[in-house]
Amino acid sequence: MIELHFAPGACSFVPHVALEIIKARTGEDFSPRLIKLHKGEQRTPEYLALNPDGQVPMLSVGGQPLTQIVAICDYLDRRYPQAGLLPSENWARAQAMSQLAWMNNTAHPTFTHVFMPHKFTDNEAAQAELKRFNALQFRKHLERVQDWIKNANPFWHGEQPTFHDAYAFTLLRWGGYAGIDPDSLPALKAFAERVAAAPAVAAAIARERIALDTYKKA
Ligand SMILES: N[C@@H](CCC(=O)N[C@@H](CS)C(=O)NCC(=O)O)C(=O)O
Repeated sequence: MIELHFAPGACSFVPHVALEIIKARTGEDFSPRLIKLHKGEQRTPEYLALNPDGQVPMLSVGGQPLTQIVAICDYLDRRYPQAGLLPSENWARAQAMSQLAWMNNTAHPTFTHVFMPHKFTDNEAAQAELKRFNALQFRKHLERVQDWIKNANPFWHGEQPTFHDAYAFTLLRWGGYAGIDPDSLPALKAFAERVAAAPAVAAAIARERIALDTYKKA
């Protein structure tokens, strides 16, 4: 059985949702393995032996690790084509991968600069500046995602949510920690609420015990 190493509210939510969709569509179950990032469980020698980056998500397939969201999503889609996680037509699939890669390699690391600036500099004044500047950038990234979902009907790729929907939910949720009020992105907020209500997503949310709105109103 596939194992998913995940942390509540982290980017591992993306494959977490996908594995719930796969379970619903194919009956194939997975084994969730909670990694408590705040307790440093991603840095134990056992975990680092499997993923030297000390991060989630990590899939374990027959005891072999697979890391990096884009690779994990590609693997799950190819292994379970009947789950319909990505469009099957070549060009549409490439466009979907392009958007997924952008969320993973552009929007996501921008947020990391806000949430974990100490990863990029040990200078405290520089950390404060990284947070300020990247929070502004991150808002622009959320606006791009909001633009992408304007034709979602009801989800990014149609009838069922997939990787993109889960990533959009996660990025908007993270926005609250960057001081971005989800009410200031009403279309994206309405979309994320719709995504959250889908049964596979709701199951992942319940296991992670998270809520969409993390924004602290003044
Ligand atoms: N490029 C990686 C990013 C993974 C990542 O940033 N994971 C974060 C959670 S969202 C993490 O595990 N952080 C813990 C740490 O760095 O200590 C991927 O696509 O999987």
